[in-house]
Amino acid sequence: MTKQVVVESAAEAYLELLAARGVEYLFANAGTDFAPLLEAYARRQAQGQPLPRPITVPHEITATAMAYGYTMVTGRPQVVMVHVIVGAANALGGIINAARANVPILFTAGRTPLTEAGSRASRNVHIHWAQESFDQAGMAREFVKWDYELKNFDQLETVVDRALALAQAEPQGPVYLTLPREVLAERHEHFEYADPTRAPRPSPSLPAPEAVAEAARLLAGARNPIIIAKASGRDPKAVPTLERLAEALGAPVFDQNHLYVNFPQNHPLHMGFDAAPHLEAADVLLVVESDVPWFPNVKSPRPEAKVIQVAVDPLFSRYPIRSFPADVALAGTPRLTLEALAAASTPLVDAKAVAERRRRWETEHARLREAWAAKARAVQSDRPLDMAWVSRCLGEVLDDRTIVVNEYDLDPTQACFRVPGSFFTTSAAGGLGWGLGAALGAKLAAPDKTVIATVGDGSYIFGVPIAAHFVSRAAQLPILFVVFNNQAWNAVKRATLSVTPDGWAARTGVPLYDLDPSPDYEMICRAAGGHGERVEDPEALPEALARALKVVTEERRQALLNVICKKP
Ligand SMILES: Cc1ncc(C[n+]2csc(CCOP(=O)(O)OP(=O)(O)O)c2C)c(N)n1
Repeated sequence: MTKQVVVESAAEAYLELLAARGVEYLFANAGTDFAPLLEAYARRQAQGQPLPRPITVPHEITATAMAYGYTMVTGRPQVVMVHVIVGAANALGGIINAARANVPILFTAGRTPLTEAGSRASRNVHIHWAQESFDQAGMAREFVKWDYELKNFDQLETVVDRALALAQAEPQGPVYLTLPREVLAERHEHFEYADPTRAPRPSPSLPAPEAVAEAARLLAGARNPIIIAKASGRDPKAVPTLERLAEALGAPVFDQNHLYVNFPQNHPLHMGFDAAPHLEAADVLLVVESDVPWFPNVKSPRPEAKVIQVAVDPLFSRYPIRSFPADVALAGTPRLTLEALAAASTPLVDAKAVAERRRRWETEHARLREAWAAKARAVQSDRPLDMAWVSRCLGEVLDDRTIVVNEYDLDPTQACFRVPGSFFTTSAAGGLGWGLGAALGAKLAAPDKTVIATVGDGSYIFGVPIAAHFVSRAAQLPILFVVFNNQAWNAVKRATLSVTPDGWAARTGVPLYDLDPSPDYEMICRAAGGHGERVEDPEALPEALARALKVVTEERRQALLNVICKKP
């Protein structure tokens, strides 16, 4: 059906179309390039017309992370808009994160006015000359699936539909659209577009039946199959299918470097977070949405072990180097692939062998849990606090309506995530500064849930805290921030000592890892109208958590706990 609407400008037609295509939010960090868009927003707001809700986000790191967080919870892509080359440069870390995590975003930036005169939108401030670049999309091109510049009004529908379709086609990821001020400012009276869109939306896909049969034969014939999963829980419906497959095989699931809840942690076949100790004994390995199933420089499976890789893109084609072998590579929608594998292997397995394996792994599951609990008990009185104890206390307050967004330092062995979509952590790209914004985006997506952001003190600073606390208050997104404050970038120290364990740095002290003196992070949250507490006593932590959660859920204000942890 064709729809015709009255508009004043191309910018207004653009907003009309975004709203019609289901875009709910525009996370924006504005500049002079936004002028026609803001005029169009004002007109449509005054007239009560549909719009993506604009969210003012005072840093691009936070804006991209919010869009990421919203989409990781809902699956629905949103728009980020930033100011020309400079805003795009600030946003890029977030775009790299989204690209590596297959999170679709319509990333947009204004172009500085292209013309020196001749349009009402032509250059009129000094920055307009210096902010032009030869190839604005160039800086982002490696990390977006598609980029384009809106050249004229006539192509608006084609461009927006293509951008949204490509972002959502698997493997999903961000796309980049640049919007020149003159084009946005063009006067128009009518805009006509197809509603609903007829842009192609590729369906979920299944690997060839012969390939599934071959993989099922390998799995069913295995003596000691193991499953390594990293990101299949991006699709919450893939969680029960992975359960069915693991149960059919009596195979353990290692939630290794997991970005999502891939498998319920209380399932007896959940075998923790590290497959390395079991690699040598495995004869068939099922690697599910895992870019790095082991470190070849540390430990690999036996050369004769068979490897099956299941992923949307088992080659991880955008990685320059990745050489993990596959005897069978099943490309397609993981949920469907896992379902097909479960169906094909169930009739082939030896039920007695499966039951025996399962019993063996269940014992190991129980042993691991006991060891993890003992680890927390051993440090429960330590002061400064041990991160295992902090994680255990946090684990205790989780319920089925809590979402945790973790950017460093929550120890997953100390909490039990059961519900698909209740735990998220940083993209494989590891661009720090994601956690605070992603948690805000998650809260926007799931307003009835309790959202907790767990971050290291380093990650907290990277997350542009003032921008995050501002948005939390301004957009009424009350969440709990827990800062695991070890006054250090421990990851940097660990990395140095892992490369040269007995070198100079080990003997004389590692440079460039210290975050001492530590600011009073709780005051930053208080400055934005939130509740803030410093926690130094391990016994006081459970009550501090309860107080902070009460503020978040009942007073609907943000809260921050600055938990003073052992310095490494
Ligand atoms: C944008 C960016 N810059 C630098 C790094 C390198 N880096 C990885 S972890 C880390 C430290 C994180 O510190 P914190 O959150 O306090 O956690 P901790 O390492 O102390 O456990 C740094 C600097 C990165 N991943 N991303």
